Amino acid sequence: MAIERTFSILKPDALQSGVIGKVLAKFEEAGLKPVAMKMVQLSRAEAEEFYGIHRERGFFKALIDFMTSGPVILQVLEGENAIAKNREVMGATNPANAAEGTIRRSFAKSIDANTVHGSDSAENAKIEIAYFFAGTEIVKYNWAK
Ligand code: IDP
Ligand code: MG
Repeated sequence: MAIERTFSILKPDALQSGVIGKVLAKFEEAGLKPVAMKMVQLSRAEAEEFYGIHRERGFFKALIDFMTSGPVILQVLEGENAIAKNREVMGATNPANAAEGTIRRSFAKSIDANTVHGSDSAENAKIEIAYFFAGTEIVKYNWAK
């Protein structure tokens, strides 16, 4: 398996519920290391462009309202098979359907306030990382993996 990078967001509910540390622990336990991280307040324009693929969906406005309702943490996660591994650790979009032990099952309140975003493909991981991070903001660890 290859070392990959994926893009992750801790959504406003994760910050409001005070579970940043617990969510980050799930990633660390799964072997996903943060190689870039920042806390920001998304503007509507940024959130709308980021979620542009969902523009025609009925939930689009609710999604943008929620994602701009408070600060979020943006991260790049690195590890073996990171894109699929992250999706596994996140759990299903609707927390009611998410497997036991996943982030969404453990912390999410609803399909809107579902705690985390994660890239769904290698192509989208690349696009999403580049949308929010300059190459110079991504670190390299010097210790042996
Ligand atoms: P994902 O976050 O698991 O990749 P997507 O289908 O890409 O799920 O949807 C993006 C986000 O839009 C979801 O995380 C969720 O917050 C919201 N969303 C998706 N489907 C629905 C829905 O049917 N009702 C309300 N919100 C939804
Ligand atoms: Mg998605």
